[in-house]
Amino acid sequence: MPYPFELPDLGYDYDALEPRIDARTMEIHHGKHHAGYTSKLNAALEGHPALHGKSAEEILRNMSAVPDAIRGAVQNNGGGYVNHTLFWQVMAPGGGAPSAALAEAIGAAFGSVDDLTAKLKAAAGSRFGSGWGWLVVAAGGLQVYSTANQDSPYMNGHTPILGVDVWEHAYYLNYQNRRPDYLDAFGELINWSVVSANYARATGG
Ligand code: MN3
Repeated sequence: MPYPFELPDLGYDYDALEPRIDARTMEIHHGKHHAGYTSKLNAALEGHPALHGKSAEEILRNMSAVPDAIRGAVQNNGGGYVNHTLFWQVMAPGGGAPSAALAEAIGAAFGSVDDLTAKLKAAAGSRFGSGWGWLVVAAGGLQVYSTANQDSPYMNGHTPILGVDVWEHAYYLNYQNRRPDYLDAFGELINWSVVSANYARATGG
């Protein structure tokens, strides 16, 4: 969906991920933080109609086409818009398991699903300050890494299929400084059916 961007629905209630992620955190995170990135992205793009026909992901993939005057605002708020849109989708109370195709790719890249989640937790857990942990589709296959602030894998030419927010606003009310405990909880919330669909889309499957 192109400009003006709209805050997407979560697709579930604020308390759906309790007790692992509390309703108050979800309400503030979606209704205040994600809403803020959305409105600031729209404000940055307002006077730039050349970018109005593009999806937010397309804009992030080609940051060099974004005028200097708004590049920083688009990096932060466009990244924040896209990152959170993915984040809500890749969580669910149920868990589940990867598709056969994704499981095979995970096996080739990391060994097992448990090895992947351990690597993702390590990458997200060691990110200093605010940022994200990612599972991405890159030219050579799956990769795990972290980014700072709201930087998106799309800016690296990669397609994120799973992401975890490690800004303190994502966990501080319930977990305070215990980011590893939050990441353990996130690992139990991964919506593998959505991640598998993201993988299929990213690889043309
Ligand atoms: Mn956030």
